[in-house]
Amino acid sequence: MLEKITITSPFWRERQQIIAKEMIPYQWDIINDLKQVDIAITNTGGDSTALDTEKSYVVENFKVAAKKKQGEANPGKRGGMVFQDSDAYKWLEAAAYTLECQDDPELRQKADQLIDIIGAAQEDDGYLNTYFQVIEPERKYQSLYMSHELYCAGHLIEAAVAYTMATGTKKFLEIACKLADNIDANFGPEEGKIHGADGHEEIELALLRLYELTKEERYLKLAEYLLLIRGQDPDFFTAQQRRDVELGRKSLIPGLEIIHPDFKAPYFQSDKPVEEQMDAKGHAVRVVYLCSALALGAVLTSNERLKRAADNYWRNIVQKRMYVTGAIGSTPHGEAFTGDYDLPNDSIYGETCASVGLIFFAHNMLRERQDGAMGDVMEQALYNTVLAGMNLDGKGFFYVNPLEANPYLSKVNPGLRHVLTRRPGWFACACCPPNLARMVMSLGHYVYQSKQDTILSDLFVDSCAKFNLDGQHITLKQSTNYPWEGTIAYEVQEAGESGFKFAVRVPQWCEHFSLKLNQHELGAGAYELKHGYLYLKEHLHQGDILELTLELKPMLVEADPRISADYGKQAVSRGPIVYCVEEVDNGANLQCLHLGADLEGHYEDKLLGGVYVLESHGQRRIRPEQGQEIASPLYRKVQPAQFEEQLIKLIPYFAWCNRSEGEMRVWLNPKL
Ligand code: FUB
Ligand code: ZN
Repeated sequence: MLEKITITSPFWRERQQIIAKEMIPYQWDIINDLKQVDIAITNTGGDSTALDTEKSYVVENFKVAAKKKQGEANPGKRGGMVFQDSDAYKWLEAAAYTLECQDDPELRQKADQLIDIIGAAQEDDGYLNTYFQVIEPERKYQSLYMSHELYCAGHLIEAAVAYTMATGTKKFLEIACKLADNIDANFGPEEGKIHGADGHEEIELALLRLYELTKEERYLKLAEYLLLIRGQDPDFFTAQQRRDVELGRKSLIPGLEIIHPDFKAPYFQSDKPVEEQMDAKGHAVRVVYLCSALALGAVLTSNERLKRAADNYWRNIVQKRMYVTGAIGSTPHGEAFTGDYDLPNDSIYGETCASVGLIFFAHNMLRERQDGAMGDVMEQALYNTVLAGMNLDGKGFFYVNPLEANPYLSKVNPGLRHVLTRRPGWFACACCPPNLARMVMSLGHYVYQSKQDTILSDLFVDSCAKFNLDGQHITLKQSTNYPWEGTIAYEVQEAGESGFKFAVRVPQWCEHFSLKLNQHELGAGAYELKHGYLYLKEHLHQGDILELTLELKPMLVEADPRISADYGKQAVSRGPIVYCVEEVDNGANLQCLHLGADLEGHYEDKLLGGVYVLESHGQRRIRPEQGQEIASPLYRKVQPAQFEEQLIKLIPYFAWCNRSEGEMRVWLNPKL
């Protein structure tokens, strides 16, 4: 298994440095209300205008809960969303991965301080959720459809696992185990326990991670239970909703009715048992968090039902409901999936968290079956939607990630209001920023996997990794300038006598590759290509240098013709990077551009922190009246179209919206 990895890639190191040095301190100030930022109201289905836009309350809520626990009469105000606690946990998880990359005493001290505050709020029986402790204690575990109690618990557990692995300290883990034990005492098949799960999946994956760390079988069993109970009683959540209405309880999401057409069983992936769910329905983040747990559960339990469910979901999402940028979730209504091939580029939701979750899903599927296509999806979501979720300076974030944007239309069309064309500094519902931070800081965990006596290279990231493969110590240095260049060299700096088997993912976009071992070209007889991986037939030994060159060239991409939004259009990619055009480079009315016959590229180190740009000698459709005083008719009999030459400049999609505000588009008109 992987013991340690140090990322040295200029591309990723720079991003990790920005997150470590800018984003994490910035987020710390926000969750502690040390900094005044404009908190953007986002479309989370409710009315977040009812929330405070000046304070986040994240850390304060734990202090208030601790005071309440100690019996203080006026402990203070608990604010923010019902799941506000999760922002603290995701921040801690990101901090943990940062500490894993490099020690930082100041960060560690902040994290320890926050863990103590969280611990002080935890009740003696292990229960922990500031909303229900402070505001509605009588409602604990009774409104699971929207309470997010186990969702928050899951984020705490994931953070504690990461923190324990990074620092070797146990105090956070003790809080997490106490909370997991509380859940175990309240949920399960036994009489008197709750026979259901949380409306927002997350706890399942967290318990599996906790099991992997602690080897406590109860956590594995509980995760399996929570996965398989889903949908056994399709009325589970709706019955709780009805009861809450009868009891006159308030909605847990401000401005959103408890019984709402968008929030029925399919929204919570609970209309059928998981293995009977054939497509991705409802809230996209919920779906992919569920899927991540199904896939990891399949790895850890070999339960066929989990495997089948993960498979069904995988097929449906990847083959029918995913954008070319690895975004998912086609509508803001319920932040949800809609139907097959319904992938509008402008009114899309494409929440950053959903693509983070898709990466978890792909990674766990990859662990389950070593199919390179899953690594391709992991890269697709990572290099495009996830990175687009942040400003290059690390202090602005997208929640919604469109493939086509126009600031004017976002202002005037209520159906596009959720599509922002500037990244806000923070959100009233701030799930995405810390999610992105934990994802990028944990990148090292996604680069390799080991399976029995084989090391598999899943991502191309300049790094140095140390493995322990059944007692054999291996040090592998990966040198590459990916994603801008396609050569990847693996140098075995340390290995045992016997050496080890090695496989490397060959992405589907790569039509030609070449392979050298110690500078000698390897022919097809030296390897086997299986499920998107190239398996070397001979073992690698200390001193070996394996060099893989993936042909990296601009590629025109077309969509399945059933995706009406992309019909007749082309997208441009180069390796894992999807490109887009922006108004600042190409003028307004990007819909009038046609790509040319060529696509040439070069690296611009002064642009957007250093990006490989593409250019095409294309055309722009012009109006016959253009430049004249006369108005053009809105409609007319078809006339021969007129064009002017235009050099079209394309930049990586992840870097859009870092210059002046303007139009952006991924899918373009093809060459005339
Ligand atoms: O509900 C908790 C989080 O807030 C979800 O995962 C996001 O989609 C946002 O609604
Ligand atoms: Zn989010």
